[in-house]
Amino acid sequence: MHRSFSTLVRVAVLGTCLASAQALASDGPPSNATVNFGAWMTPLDRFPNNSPPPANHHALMPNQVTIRSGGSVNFILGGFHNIAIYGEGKQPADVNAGILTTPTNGGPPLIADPAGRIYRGLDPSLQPVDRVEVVRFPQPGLYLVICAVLPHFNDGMYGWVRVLPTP
Ligand SMILES: [Cu+2]
Repeated sequence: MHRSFSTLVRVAVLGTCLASAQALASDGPPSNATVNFGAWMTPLDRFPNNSPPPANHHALMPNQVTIRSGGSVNFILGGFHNIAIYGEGKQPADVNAGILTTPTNGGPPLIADPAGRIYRGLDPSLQPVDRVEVVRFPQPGLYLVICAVLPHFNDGMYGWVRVLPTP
């Protein structure tokens, strides 16, 4: 009796998973995705207004997301970061880290290479360090997303947005 109930539950769970997988396959890639653009390490006490740079993890998580054309990516910024997004074909090695600008209110230099750039985010020295920037991608392609804060980019803080045609 117990075994058959457990089998029933397994069959029900498997059925639900298959139905979800089929729904995903027929619906195609999602219309949005969320990327953590930097994160605060733990243990850390930020109260009432403490954002120590050494306590920030410089990475995009997940490192690659896939959406459909016309969709958006929600970049959740945690820390002093600056988004720069480049169009099809641009590789990290192609980014000219010699073209720099200075944050308005001070801070490390920001990469300002305009070649192939389709989006540049807000000057982090003028913003709260924790914020959201939502970016829309109308065209299919593979887009390089970097943190333009020079030492962060040099540490490998970049990732990818893959945009597939809307089915
Ligand atoms: Cu950064």
